[in-house]
Amino acid sequence: MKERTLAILKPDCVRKNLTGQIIARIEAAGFKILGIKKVRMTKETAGAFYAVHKGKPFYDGLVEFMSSGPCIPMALEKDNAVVDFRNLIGATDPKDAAPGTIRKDYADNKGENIVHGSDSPENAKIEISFFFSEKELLENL
Ligand code: DAT
Ligand code: MG
Repeated sequence: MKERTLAILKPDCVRKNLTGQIIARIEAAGFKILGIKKVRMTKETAGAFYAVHKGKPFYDGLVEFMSSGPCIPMALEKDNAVVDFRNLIGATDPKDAAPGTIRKDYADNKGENIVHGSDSPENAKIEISFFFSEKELLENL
C-alpha cells in the first residue's frame, strides 16, 4: 500500500554537491517526490526535529551539524516507503551499512551520514508535517 516517508538530504550532502546524485538514486528506487524544499534549520528547529534524542551524548553535535548549513527535506511516496527508504539508505553508521546503500557509498561517519529517513509511518506523518503543509504535497499526475 502507498505510504509516505520524510527524507532529508543533510547539510553534508548539500555541501558536497551530491543532491542530484542522491535524488537520482531515490527516484530510481521508485520513490515519488511529493514535496521538496531547501531550508536552513536553526538550532531550535533542528533540536525540535530531533527532540526524541535529547539527552543523548550525540544530541548537541547532531543539532550543531543539522543547523550548520541548508538541507533539503523531501516528502516521498511509494509502497512500503518507510522500510524501503531505510533499506535504501542503510545503517546509521556507514561502517555498518550494507554495500550499495547510500550511506555506505557517500557518508563520512555516523554523525554526518548524508540522509535522514523516518523510522515508522507514525513518525513519517509527524516529520512530513514539520516541513510541509498538505497543500505542498503534490502527486506526479
Ligand atoms: P538514523 O538517522 O539512522 O535514524 P538515529 O535516529 O539513531 O539514526 O540518530 C539520528 C542521527 O543522530 C543519526 O542519523 C546521526 C546521529 N547519531 C546517532 N547516533 C550517533 C552516534 N553514536 N554518534 C554520532 N552521531 C549519532
Ligand atoms: Mg532515526
